[in-house]
Amino acid sequence: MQTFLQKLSIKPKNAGVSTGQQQWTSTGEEIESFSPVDGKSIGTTTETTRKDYDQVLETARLAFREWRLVPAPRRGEIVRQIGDALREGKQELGQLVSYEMGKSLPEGLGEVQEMIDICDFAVGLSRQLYGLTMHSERPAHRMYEQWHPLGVVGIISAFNFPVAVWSWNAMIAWVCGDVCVWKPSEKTPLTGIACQQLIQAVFARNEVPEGVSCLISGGRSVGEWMANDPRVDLLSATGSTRMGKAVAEAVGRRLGRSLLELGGNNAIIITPEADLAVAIPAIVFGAVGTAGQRCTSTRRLIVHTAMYDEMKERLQKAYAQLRIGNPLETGVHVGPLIDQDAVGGYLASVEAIRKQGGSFVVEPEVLSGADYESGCYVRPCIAEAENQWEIVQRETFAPILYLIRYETLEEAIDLQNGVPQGLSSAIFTLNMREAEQFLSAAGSDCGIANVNIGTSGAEIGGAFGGEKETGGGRESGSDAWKAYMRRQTNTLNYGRTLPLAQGITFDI
Ligand code: UN1
Repeated sequence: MQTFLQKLSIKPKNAGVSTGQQQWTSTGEEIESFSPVDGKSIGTTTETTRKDYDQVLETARLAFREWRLVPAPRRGEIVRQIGDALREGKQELGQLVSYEMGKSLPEGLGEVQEMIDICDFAVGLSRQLYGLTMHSERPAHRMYEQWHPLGVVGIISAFNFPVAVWSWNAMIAWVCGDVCVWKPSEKTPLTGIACQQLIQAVFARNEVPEGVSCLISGGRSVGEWMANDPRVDLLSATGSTRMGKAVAEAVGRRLGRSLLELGGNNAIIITPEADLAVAIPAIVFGAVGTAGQRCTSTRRLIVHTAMYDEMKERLQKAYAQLRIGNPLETGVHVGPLIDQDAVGGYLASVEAIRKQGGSFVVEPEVLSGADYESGCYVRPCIAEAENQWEIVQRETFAPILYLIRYETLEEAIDLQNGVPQGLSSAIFTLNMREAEQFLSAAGSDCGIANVNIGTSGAEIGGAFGGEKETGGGRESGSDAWKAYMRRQTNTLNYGRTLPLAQGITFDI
């Protein structure tokens, strides 16, 4: 047993249902977590049954009645303590993220750092849940709006950021006075259990009511219960566009609220005035970091004809230096894909690229032999392709980068926007006109648009999310908190008459 597992109290069999102090094992099917690093089983949990799910939701609803009355700065103080607990457990949790998900250790630690950062953000926010005041058109009247806690926030998170994305939602939701029911990805259930234990220790010493932080386990059917459940006031879901459409439909049918963070097909534009010394590391990190399994991974490189050959050569050189292997070892750039299904997806895309006429300038390969026994390691590859090809229009969650040429900036922006997804985008240029055109109303149509930095690695201080098939949701910083609260407009009459609005008279 690895020491980080012991320190995080991860056992061979783990309780996958928890409302806080109460943690229990449901009688559903067993979920076994295999590390893509070495193919070994890390531990098991079980799928939450409908009966247990209902019990969790009832506990959460009761908890909300109390939690909404705790002053927001006090809720913030508890989140501050969570940040401290994460600082203390950063190394172990980062290792577990890296081992269960397969991302490099610096990225695993970086993910925990993102959790710490959102805690800090949420603490400040807890004293800044501002509403507005308005001037009433009626004499002796006052008008204002206030933000109230919303209720139960369901969180469905994906395997690729197994803990950070949950924390963006949970920390903000908690300072807003909501309670959370979290279903982590069934591919990374143990990081979820580790977080719940860490939260529980902080909540217990602060006497936070049972049910403010709930954990359930399972796959699609559990997600469907959440989507169809009117007791879930907001369902925040991260994952594929296919999943997001199913969630949006089910939640929409009951006129509930959803917050969707779905697929990306992110592009970087390289203009003739790009500083390649800055651009190359951004492209390589964006394309191969987390083995191409970030929503924000760079998938398309749109290069001006004048730079195209040089870019191709420099990327070939850079890719030749990549170290692929055990992500827990220092100096490794690329770990494994999450599982063999993902390797299947990589291979299917490689075949589709070839069929649609693409050729590889860095060849794809599934690695085998010593060090690669899990069968999940692939070589990041680069293909010359055309934007309109069906395969290029899709998000393949793997390190495949498409090289696409352009002649004019208008054409480049059209190519960048010419996909169904709209999450992240970037331009590399030192020309102010080009940069501003890219950021203008006629520029990138994505939720995130960057200049001289890549598509991935968004900071928590901004609102995170995208347009079109990315789902439109915004999480994390800026005023994303408003999605977790309900707005109320209040008009108050302190006069002795009842003037009606819009000049209406009504004599009785
Ligand atoms: C995701 O891939 O779901 O921008 C989130 C980034 C990270 C978050 C990615 N901060 O790469």
